[in-house]
Amino acid sequence: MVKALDIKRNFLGIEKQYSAIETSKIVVLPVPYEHTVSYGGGTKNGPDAILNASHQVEYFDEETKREIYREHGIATLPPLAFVKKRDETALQIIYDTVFEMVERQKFVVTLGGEHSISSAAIAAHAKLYPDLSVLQFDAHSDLRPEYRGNKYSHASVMARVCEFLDPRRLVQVGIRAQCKEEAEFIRDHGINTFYAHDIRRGNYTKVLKYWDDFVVEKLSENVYISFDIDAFDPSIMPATGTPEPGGLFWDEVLQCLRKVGRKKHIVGFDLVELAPIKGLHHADVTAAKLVSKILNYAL
Ligand SMILES: [Mn+2]
Repeated sequence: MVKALDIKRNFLGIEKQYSAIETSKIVVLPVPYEHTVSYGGGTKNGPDAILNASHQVEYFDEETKREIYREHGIATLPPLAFVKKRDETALQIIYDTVFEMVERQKFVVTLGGEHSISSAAIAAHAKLYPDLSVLQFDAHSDLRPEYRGNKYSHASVMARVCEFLDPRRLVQVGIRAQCKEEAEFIRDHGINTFYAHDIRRGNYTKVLKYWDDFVVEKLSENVYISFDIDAFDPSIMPATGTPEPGGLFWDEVLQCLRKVGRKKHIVGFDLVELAPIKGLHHADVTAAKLVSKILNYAL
C-alpha cells in the first residue's frame, strides 16, 4: 500500500489528519511523464512545481468561502515512476492507478507531465461513467492520428481518446492551432470545438448567453476536464512547451469552470503541460491555484 506524501510535499501543505489516503475523498496523483517533446521541454518537472507552489495558495477559497481540504480531505500520492516505461506501458501504469482510485470513490486530480497521459486517466473514468464527456482546455486540438511516428504523442492524445469515447462527447475550448486533417476530423466526427478566435469575436454571444453557456450545453451529466495549461494566453502562462498567442485569460476560464461545476457533475480532472521556468513563480502558482479552484467548483 502506498503512503500519501506528508505536509512538506503534499498539495496545499496539509497536516496528516486531512491528507491520508484512507480518509480523503480527493486524491492528487503526480505524473512526471515526459517522452514526446516537440518543442520546449520540462513537463516532467510540472507536478513538483505545482505541489511546491500550492503551499502559497490559501487553504480558504475567497470566493466559495470554503476550506475544501477540511470538508473532503486531500491526499497526495507519491509521483508515479516510469523507469524505462514508455507509451502503452506508461499509460497502463497511469490507467491502473487512476482506475483503482476512482473505483474507491476517490476524486482524482492527475498532474502532468505531458498531455499524452490524459488518455489513460480519461479511459479510467470512462469505464466507470459510460456517459462521460470530456471538456478539453487547450491551444491545440491534439487530434493527429500520430505525430513524428508516435501515436502516443502529446499531439495525438485526443485522437486516442476518440477511439473509446464518442467524439460528439468531446468539447474543446480555446483551440487556435491545428493541421488541416484535424479540422476535417472535427467536422466529420461532430467534435464540439470552441475556437479561440470565435470566442474572442463574440461569435457565440447571444442575448444573456455567452460562449461558456454553449460549452455547458454540449456536455453530458458526468464531465471529465483535461486542462492543458497552454490554453491560457502565453502572457499569463509562458511556462509551457508549445505556447500559442491569442489564448484564454484567468477570469474567463474560471467563469466557464464555475458554470460547468454548477450545472454538471465534474468527476475528475487533469492539469498537464506545465513546463516550469526557474524563477518564474507566477506560472507555477497559477497552475496550483487552478487546481484549488476546480476542486472548489467540482465538489
Ligand atoms: Mn496543447
